[in-house]
Amino acid sequence: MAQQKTSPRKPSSKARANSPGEQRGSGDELQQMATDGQPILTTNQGVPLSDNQNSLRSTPRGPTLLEDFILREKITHFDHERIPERIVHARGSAAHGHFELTRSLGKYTTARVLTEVGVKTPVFTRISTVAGGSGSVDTPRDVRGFAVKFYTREGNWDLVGNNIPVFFIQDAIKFPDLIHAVKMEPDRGFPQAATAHDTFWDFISLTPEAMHMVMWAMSDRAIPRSLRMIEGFGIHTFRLINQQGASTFVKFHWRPKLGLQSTVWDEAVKIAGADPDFHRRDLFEAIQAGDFPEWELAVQLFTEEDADAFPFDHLDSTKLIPEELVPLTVIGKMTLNRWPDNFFAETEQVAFCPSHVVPGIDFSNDPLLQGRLFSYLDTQLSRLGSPNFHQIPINAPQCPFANQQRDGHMQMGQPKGRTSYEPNSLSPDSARTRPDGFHSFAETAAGDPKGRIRAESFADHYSQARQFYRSQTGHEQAHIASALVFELSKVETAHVREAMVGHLLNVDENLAQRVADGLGMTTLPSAQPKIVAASDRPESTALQIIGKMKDTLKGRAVGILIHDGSEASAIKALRKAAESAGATVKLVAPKLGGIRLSDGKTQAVDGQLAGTPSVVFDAVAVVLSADGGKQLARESAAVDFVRDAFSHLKAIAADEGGKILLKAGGVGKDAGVVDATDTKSFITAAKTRQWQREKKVRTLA
Ligand code: HDE
Repeated sequence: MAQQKTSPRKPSSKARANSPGEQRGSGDELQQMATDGQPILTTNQGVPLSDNQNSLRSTPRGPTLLEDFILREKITHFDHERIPERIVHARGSAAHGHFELTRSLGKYTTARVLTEVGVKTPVFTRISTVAGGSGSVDTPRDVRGFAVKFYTREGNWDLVGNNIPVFFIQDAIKFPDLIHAVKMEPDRGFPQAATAHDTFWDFISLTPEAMHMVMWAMSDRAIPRSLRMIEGFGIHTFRLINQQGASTFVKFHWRPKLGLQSTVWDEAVKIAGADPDFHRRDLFEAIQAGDFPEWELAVQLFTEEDADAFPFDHLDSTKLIPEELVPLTVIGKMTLNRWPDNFFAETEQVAFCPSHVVPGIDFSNDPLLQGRLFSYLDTQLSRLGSPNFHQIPINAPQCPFANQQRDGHMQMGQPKGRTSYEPNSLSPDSARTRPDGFHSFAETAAGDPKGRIRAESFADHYSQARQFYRSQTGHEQAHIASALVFELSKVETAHVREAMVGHLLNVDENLAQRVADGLGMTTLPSAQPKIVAASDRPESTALQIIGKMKDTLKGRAVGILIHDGSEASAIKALRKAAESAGATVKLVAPKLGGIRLSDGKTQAVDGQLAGTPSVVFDAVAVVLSADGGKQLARESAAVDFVRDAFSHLKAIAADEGGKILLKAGGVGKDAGVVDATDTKSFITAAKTRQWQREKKVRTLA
């Protein structure tokens, strides 16, 4: 019997960078090098291996021996590779970058990260879905987490927010209930990563404070086109504290340089099948291509007196402060420019905690925030298994840090000296406090009673829900109504559906009627009881997505469908137009090997038709010979390519052969369907979606 003794292939020098050999860091490395300079494969104890293919057997065909410490070590390590995934936000993608301050908040805070203009503070940013497990798809209807760790000169500051500026609940004590309701149902273990089921809507229908956030979650904000095209919000009111100890309230906003953009629901569903990692891949590819995503950081600053005049409570996380009431001031820019070297070590092990703040930043009394200050640290203890999680490189501050905390699981440091307490007189150079270290704001307590009391100022659950809905364009309102119909259609229990429509009646009667019609209800249920009836607030275009789309193709992708005989010059002209508008261009064809174009040259392609449907593009072009058009008209993947592009409201350019395929796909005529020679109109149409087309292609609520 032939026995393979040595490693079949030597790792290349590139692969070597990630080899276990790199984990050693001592001078002993020299001893562990083979004569050709390659690192030697060893056990975790540094014992060189001679064979990594065969376990130790009593005879070549006999049982494996317990003595095989090499096998046991390798398998044991493998068995323990996984750590508990995050209970929420398990699925996420992250990148390194920096934050550069452009405007000092020196008047309001002592935090150097917010006062030192021009300084680049390193950051690590993780964007996530909430409900699904770590292996779930990227594009369900869901809130996106937006967590930024700033490695400042005064310690780590974690701004752990979402892409929606409000939250479902007002009090942290309801969070486990909310999450249990949204996760897969405990008896059946489904659905994964979806709100469209009974337990979620049952809980929501019994939680009127959730109605504002429900409007956002049913909007297209919850089905973003790209993680690079979402906003981020700190949600809670925080405090900034200045040199004099004075406090100013602050809300944090991230605004994407590429503008906001979302998918349409049918598209999001199909992307989930075409590319479950759509958002992660998009972020990875953009960063690898040097097309670094950027966000402006903006703040809303207001005083206690301003807050007293708001028609809502600034400590209530189900409310936002309209930009018209307190304008946004842009203070800096975040750029993400480096993908992590190792997904587990960085993206999986990063530990965000809202309690990580630096001197000059402090908390408000928002009861949701107060609960979070406990939860995240507690979560890290269970996920990462030790109070020393701050020593993991991705979590460690990048400024000096020292204290008298000691020992614990996986202690990596070796503190020297005799003292591990403070004050001490035995170690004059041991760490001490300093007067300008972290101070909490010296708030004076009001004379109100202690108790489990929800403040009256938290009681208006419908006014901002109405304000959000009424601020949307007609297209967006139709999407919200249709999303509610879709979600509630998946709810089996009639009284839950009725209760939800009863809440919608409190938000906006027209919305309630649309949803009731969509559900096929013959009579409207009665409105849900309310403590405070909705009042009409001024509409705000800042709450729209369409109003915040940018007139650009930057960061977007254009797909050109070609086949043998396609006109080379037409492809070239379309590519040039799209690329000069900032888009990336990919060629799609029935076969990957290459296409013979009209000029006789072979053209390499980027994607095979069945695996590269039009849902992965923002606009498409179809350049085909007459023969090619006829052939593809009989090919369902090609017909779907154009039919879906049309139904997802995308711009489509086609030449004469391409039009044969458009006809087979039932693609109609409108401003977004243009001749392939008219590259100018194609680019204009590609920068937006053809909203007016939608009523022709689907029935919306
Ligand atoms: Fe979280 N949340 N959360 N959350 N959250 C977690 O911490 C929690 C809330 C948010 O990329 C957990 O490390 C409670 C609001 C993000 O690693 C956990 C409450 C907002 C992430 C936790 C909230 C968020 C988390 C799970 C109600 C927006 C992912 C894993 C009081 C402002 C961070 C972990 C990452 C993660 C608790 C509500 C955002 C269990 C108790 C509001 C972006 O500690």
